[in-house]
Amino acid sequence: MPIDPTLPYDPNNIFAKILRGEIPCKKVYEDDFSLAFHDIAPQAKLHVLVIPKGAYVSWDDFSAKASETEIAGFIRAVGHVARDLGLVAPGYRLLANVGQDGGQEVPHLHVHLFGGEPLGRMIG
Ligand code: DGP
Repeated sequence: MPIDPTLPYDPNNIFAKILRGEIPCKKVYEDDFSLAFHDIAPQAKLHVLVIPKGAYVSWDDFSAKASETEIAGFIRAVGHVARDLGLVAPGYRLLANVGQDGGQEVPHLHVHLFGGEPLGRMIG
């Protein structure tokens, strides 16, 4: 069920629980700003989620409220994960669903990173 991204941050959302270690995940990367782990229902051969550690509902919330340090840290973390997973040469896809029309289901910002196989073109 898509979420309303204008609602306040819910500290009991599933990714907040993963960040607190209350729910396990298959971690691929962690630093001061970000955590990356395998998606529980992969939509590609490789499907990783990268999330900021701060309490941000969506890309919109994050881009409006996060500090420059958090934003830079998060973007660098996404690149780091792609490099660590050996995806730079073959390529990969990034996606962030936002709100109802975007089909976002978990109300903590996450970037989907897909790769490990040819993904086809989504646009054009
Ligand atoms: P979105 O529709 O953009 O909000 O994607 C949410 C993604 O989160 C979806 O691909 C499935 C994944 N997901 C949901 N619950 C869990 C969980 O408990 N663990 C992990 N690793 N992924 C989850």
